[in-house]
Amino acid sequence: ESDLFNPNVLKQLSLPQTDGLSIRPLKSEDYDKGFLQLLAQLTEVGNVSREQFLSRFHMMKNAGNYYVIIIEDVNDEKLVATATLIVEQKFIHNCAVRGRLEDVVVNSEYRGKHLGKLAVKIILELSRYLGCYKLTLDCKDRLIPFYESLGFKREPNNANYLNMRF
Ligand code: 16G
Repeated sequence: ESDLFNPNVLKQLSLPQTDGLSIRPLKSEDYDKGFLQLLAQLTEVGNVSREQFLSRFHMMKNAGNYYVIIIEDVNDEKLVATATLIVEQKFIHNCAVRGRLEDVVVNSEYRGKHLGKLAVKIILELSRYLGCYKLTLDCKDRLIPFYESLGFKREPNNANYLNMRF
């Protein structure tokens, strides 16, 4: 099967009516529909061959905790937006699961239509449905108001996000 995760999961969510758009899991065929070009609107992707893409796709699928969603324009089959939920297993909080929101991109041809908001809302609903006790993200400074408008908060006592780049 070519879906990254079971598409029925998305049918369980209460999502807004989206005329002309389909909301679905990433498929292996999306390599040919320009999925990596869409991601390249977010950051450096590099030259990822079909083999590399398929190998990573199957690793993610087998792992079972990667939810890459696609919003597609049904009329011209263009990829409009993507966002990823990663569900991380924990021992804390009674063996809870925690969600991470990653790689949110809206195709530049479709900006200004609140599709970023839609993509994030899908991930919010999905993480709630999957039982995540929290959902976290990191983003560029200019996008903080956007995520705050969707209900994310900067924790005053825990605002220390650190990273190390290799
Ligand atoms: C943003 C993304 C993150 C992505 C990173 C890539 C969201 C919410 N955040 O922080 O998921 O991995 O950009 O940037 O989409 P980098 O290439 O500088 O790591």
